[in-house]
Amino acid sequence: MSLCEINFDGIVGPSHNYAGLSLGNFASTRNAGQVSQPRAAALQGIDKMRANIDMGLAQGILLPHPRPHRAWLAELGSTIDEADPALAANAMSASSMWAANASTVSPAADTADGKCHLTVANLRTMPHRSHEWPATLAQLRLAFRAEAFSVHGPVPPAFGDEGAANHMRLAPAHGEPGVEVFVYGVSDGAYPARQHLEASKAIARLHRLDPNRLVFVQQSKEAIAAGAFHNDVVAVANERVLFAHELAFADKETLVAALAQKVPGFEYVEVPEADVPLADAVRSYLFNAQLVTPPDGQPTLVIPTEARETPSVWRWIERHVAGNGPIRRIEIVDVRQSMANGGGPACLRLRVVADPSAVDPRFIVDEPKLDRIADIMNRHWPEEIHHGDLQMPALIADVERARAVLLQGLNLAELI
Ligand code: SUG
Repeated sequence: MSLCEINFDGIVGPSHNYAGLSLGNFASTRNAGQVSQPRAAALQGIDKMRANIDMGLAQGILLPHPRPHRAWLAELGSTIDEADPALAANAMSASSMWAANASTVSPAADTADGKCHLTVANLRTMPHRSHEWPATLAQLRLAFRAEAFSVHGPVPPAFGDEGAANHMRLAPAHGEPGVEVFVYGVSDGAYPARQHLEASKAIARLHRLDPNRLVFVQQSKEAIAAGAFHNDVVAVANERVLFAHELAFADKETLVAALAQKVPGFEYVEVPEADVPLADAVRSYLFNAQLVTPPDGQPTLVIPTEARETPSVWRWIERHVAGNGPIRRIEIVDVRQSMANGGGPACLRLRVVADPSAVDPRFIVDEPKLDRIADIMNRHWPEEIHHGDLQMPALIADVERARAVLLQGLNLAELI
């Protein structure tokens, strides 16, 4: 059995659009009503996956959900033709592309029963995301149905859970026992805190984690107020390294001390507010990066183009890489279409430490399979969506057909 970290990227669905649905997510609000480019968005996602594969990393996919979500509209006593435009936009969102919000994952090395546990996120804070979990759960149950995994339904909606976006794991190496860090929010400002402490605690119990190898830490109120609606907008961890903004956590000292004590070789890389103001960190998504260890052992930070274009951020990166810091290489990816909705490279992927051969192979990709997927996107994904057209029958027919062709092409018609 060979354990490694597999990045499962959410494929950008054919209904990708800018509806301004996420209060507290500044990019979503700023771009509300803009014309989206679903085909370009999806191909940007494919290119990001290719860059990961080129580095020698294992790559998987999660599939777009049925949109419009007709069953959800029916539960609300409506249809896509009759729904008012705001409700229709909630049923058309392609937000499942942000796979970091699909689930929280605890690798086998951390759990009492030696299985890799996954809990699908209830995403209950935002209406357009609250109806994602059934289609996500169906995929997780299929992809991870082997004995090596244990897949859980969502925690009850009384407590908000946003999945891996508010969860970090530190370990000397991916396959070794780690310390899991759950980052929760407390709402007292203009924007909602989406991750509730009770949800995090429930997941830690369900995943049978060792209480001595667990940390619960509060997201700072400054971070939430600055638009860091998920912790992965201000911090990212990989193996023994935590890379974070100075103002990411309410009580940084306790967190860093706990990790220094529990994680052999722990290293904390902090970006000070004086070098990169929180606003620049959020706009550039410096921390919404994939921090990965390719087979050559050179820790690499996969950042969006926006990070290079933000002078304070780029200065910090150049200085760090020129020095002796633990991030040795930078890989720049263009995911502008997703970024315009507040979704950077890290939002687009769910990390699972597992043996790739234990995963249903239909969810694992290589270059030839990505070529086939890109070909379907080129033929079937809409080029543009104008906000006012979200309920147009012709667009809806295109969106539903595009997804069906993709799932058939991947031999996953059972998910249709
Ligand atoms: O939930 N944007 C997503 C972005 C999710 C980012 N994920 C992580 N940071 N892990 C959200 O706010 C915008 C949709 C719209 O406005 O059309 C949106 O849902």
